[in-house]
Amino acid sequence: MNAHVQAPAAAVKTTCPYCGVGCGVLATPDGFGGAGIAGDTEHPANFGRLCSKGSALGETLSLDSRLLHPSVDGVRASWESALGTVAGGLRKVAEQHGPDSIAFYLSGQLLTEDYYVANKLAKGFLGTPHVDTNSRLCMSSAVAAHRRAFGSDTVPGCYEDLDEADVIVLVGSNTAWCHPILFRRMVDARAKRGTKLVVIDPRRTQTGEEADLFLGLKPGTDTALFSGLLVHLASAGALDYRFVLDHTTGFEGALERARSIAPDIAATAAATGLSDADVGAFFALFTRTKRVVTAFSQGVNQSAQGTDKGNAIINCHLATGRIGKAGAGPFSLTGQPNAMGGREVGGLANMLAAHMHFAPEEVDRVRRFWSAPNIITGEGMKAVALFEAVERGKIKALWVMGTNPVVSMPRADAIREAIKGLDLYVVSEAVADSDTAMATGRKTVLLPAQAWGEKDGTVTNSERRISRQRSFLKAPGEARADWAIISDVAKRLGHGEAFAYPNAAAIFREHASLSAFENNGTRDFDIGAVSDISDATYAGAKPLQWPLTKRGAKDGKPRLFADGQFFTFDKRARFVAVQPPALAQAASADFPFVLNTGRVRDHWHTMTRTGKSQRLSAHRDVPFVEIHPDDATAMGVSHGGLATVSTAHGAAVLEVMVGEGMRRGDLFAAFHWSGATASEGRVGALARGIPDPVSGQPELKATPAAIAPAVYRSRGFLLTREQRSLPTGWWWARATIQGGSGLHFATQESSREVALMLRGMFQGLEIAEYADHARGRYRFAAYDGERLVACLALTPGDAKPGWESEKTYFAADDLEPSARRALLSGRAETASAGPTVCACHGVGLDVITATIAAGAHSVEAVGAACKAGTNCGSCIPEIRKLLPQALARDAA
Ligand SMILES: Nc1nc2c(c(=O)[nH]1)N[C@H]1C(S)=C(S)[C@@H](COP(=O)(O)OP(=O)(O)OC[C@H]3O[C@@H](n4cnc5c(=O)[nH]c(N)nc54)[C@H](O)[C@@H]3O)O[C@H]1N2
Ligand SMILES: Nc1nc2c(c(=O)[nH]1)N[C@H]1C(S)=C(S)[C@@H](COP(=O)(O)OP(=O)(O)OC[C@H]3O[C@@H](n4cnc5c(=O)[nH]c(N)nc54)[C@H](O)[C@@H]3O)O[C@H]1N2
Ligand code: SF4
Ligand SMILES: [Mo]
Repeated sequence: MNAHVQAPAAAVKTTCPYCGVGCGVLATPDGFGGAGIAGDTEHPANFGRLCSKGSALGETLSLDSRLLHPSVDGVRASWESALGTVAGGLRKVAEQHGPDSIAFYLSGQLLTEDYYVANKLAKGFLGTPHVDTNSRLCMSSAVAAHRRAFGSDTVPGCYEDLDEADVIVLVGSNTAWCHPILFRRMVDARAKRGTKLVVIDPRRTQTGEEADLFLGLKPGTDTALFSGLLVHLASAGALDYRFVLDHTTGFEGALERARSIAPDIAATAAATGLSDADVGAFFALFTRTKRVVTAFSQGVNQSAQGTDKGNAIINCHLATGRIGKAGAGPFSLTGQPNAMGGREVGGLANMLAAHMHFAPEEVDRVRRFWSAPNIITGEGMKAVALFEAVERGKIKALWVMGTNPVVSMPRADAIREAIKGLDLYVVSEAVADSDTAMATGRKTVLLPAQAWGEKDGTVTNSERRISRQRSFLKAPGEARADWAIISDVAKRLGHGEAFAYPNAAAIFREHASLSAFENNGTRDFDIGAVSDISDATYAGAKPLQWPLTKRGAKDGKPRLFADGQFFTFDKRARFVAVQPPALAQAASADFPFVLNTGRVRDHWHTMTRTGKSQRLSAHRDVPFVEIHPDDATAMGVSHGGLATVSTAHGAAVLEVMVGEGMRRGDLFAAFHWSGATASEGRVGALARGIPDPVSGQPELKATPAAIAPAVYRSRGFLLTREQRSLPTGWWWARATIQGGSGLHFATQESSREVALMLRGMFQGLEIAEYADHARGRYRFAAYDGERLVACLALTPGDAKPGWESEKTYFAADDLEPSARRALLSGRAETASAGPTVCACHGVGLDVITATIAAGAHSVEAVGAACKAGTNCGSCIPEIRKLLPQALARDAA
């Protein structure tokens, strides 16, 4: 055999690192540090499909911005010395101030094995209860609602229920964008069995656009809506009396409370701001349909009343016995890839481990199992309180792992300030330039962690299915697995024996053994069947759904609770009497709007990964705020212009998107942009984050806010091969583009001054310019031989100059003379594609509308003509929305 020909690398089966759907991925390393990505047809979450984010995983593997070496106070350090600094610092803080002045802030994106080891070190060996996670901001209200109702944190159903439901109610969930592959299963169910989709959200999102019934309720009024539903179910005789009598308690109290909140359809409509007809239609549909799944996410959880919202939903399912049955049940859609794994190991401050809490026998059991010298005996502080304790100086040492709280915590600016006061600040990160990695304490240690594709372990998705993330790339630089980093610190603290793990499989076995330890069916989380899994079997393990008990079914149980046996002491489920909607977000004269925050289709959280992909960055390329057209007019802001949005906690300058889908009085902004990707786009700094009294999950959907125009002299864009910085005082937002980096900016400088600055910046290159300084117009291009290396356009006023054709020129390597002229004249000769709609095939809005105008009158016809929507399908709702519009324009 020819020694130079490498055998083609085999595809490695792994799991997508983004959302809680947990899609199976086939990654084929290309031998150059990249990989080909495809959906795994055998994975039961996605059967081969991937959404836009999953499909673009290959574009996020570059080493740009990766953290490759440990550092102490900004100076590169050896692992030996960095870990010594961490262990020494922790020991000193524990000695001087007690172990409970140490805190860990973990993440639902850590692997179960990493999470398990971090939790064990903190709660069993260091002896600090203050271990919380970004999951507090994500689904802790769902956890609390489950525990109140079921006595355990159990998701009763599975994805097949979505295929088998006749009605799917989506509450506070933009599923089409945030759980796209599940959304496609729902849309398929509609095609196959006529499943009706009901969407409940103050914004008409892409998910709402696809709904059979859209309920655009007043923010925060979900408990009124589901109270009204409970009352209606009772008066319509739609209750499952046997189930309620035999398997639940508390029904009378819950119903009485519901009656006091929303006695009938008219009262429900008044409380929620919906029409009687819409409320009536929803109630009737729910009442007459047995197979109903109510799926919920952040519009429910991230609320000052999140737990009550969850229980108001669960109440309606318990009352009708629609739980744990095919096609029926309440369903918390988890956000992060391992939100569920974090719950399993006990990563939240109000859990101990393996779904055990702080009953004395539970504490003793975990102590014996771990042989723990310093087991904690009670709950620690939850994220909001934990960071407040950092602010007060009560917490002296903080170790952040796999999350970016300086962007994602409410009051994010205050969090960044508070970190400065820490005696020891440790960050385990994959990138060097996250806002959290850039923050500093009195002593700051950065530890490079292996990222997706390099690390190895397990994650659990929304339907309790444990899948493997496998490594298919060599770890770059000195990056190490999170569990190995933590174990090494444990060894330095004298706990070597308890943390002598040879590999991830060994940790998984211990975790599985703990789940089964003295369990005997008393705890829902039991994966004892895999507690002696061999390294080889773990390496090749297929996805497994829990519970997986030693004596139980080998494949786990897709559904729980159909038998009416719950995990409370009397085995009965609990109805919860919920509170009426709080009016906490009542508008004031200073802050007359309600700021809702959330996500867009193609970005993941703080963009440390999706921000590297030019395809994903094209869908929404600047931080924005959405507003109702009437409010926009009233406030003097216009579509495409810039506005300052402020709250009592911070301000951001965002591009205005006027949208019919918004309610009057509401604003919506995505929280993806950070200090690394925008000058003034840190939306997390605006959120107030009042915690839910039961779960401690902060409200991120309703902060009183104000909006005003932000006035700049001119706006423009700059495309460069390497990332460039602009002077302070300029507003800017960065996006990855094909072949380089793009900056949208706004400035008070004149076009003359901009020209001067640019000539300096690109000295020594061939420069071409067009200037009309009298009108404030300026265009600039810099060439290295034939190659375009930079181009800029500046226009006066508030309108953002379009950059689509310039991006196309920039993507090409050499430019024809005609293209060079077009670049300067601003009259591009190639037809612009418009903003990207289909990320997979890079098809823009203008191309799709032209395709429709040319006769493609269905999603399928559009796909056949221009490929849009034919790969991952995440953009199908957007294409569908264009159809009637374009046709209507044609007819006009
Ligand atoms: N593209 C993308 N997908 C993601 C993520 C991402 O960053 N990007 N992140 C993942 C994670 S961690 C999570 S947690 C999930 C989140 O997934 P989702 O919960 O679907 O996303 P959000 O946009 O945060 O919020 C959902 C909706 O709640 C609505 N809402 C606000 N207030 C209320 C209210 O009072 N009542 C009701 N009924 N609705 C309200 C908002 O308008 C919003 O449309 O997404 C996951 N998937
Ligand atoms: N205003 C507002 N704020 C929100 C929300 C909202 O809707 N509105 N949503 C909240 C929700 S639901 C969530 S889940 C959070 C998410 O917020 P974060 O968790 O803060 O966001 P990420 O960008 O996912 O941060 C993950 C970090 O881990 C790093 N990383 C990646 N892989 C690894 C690894 O293997 N090991 C280690 N150690 N690090 C790694 C990444 O580079 C990144 O910096 O935001 C919350 N904040
Ligand atoms: S739906 Fe998309 S982001 Fe979520 S796991 Fe699947 S491919 Fe990944
Ligand atoms: Mo989340």
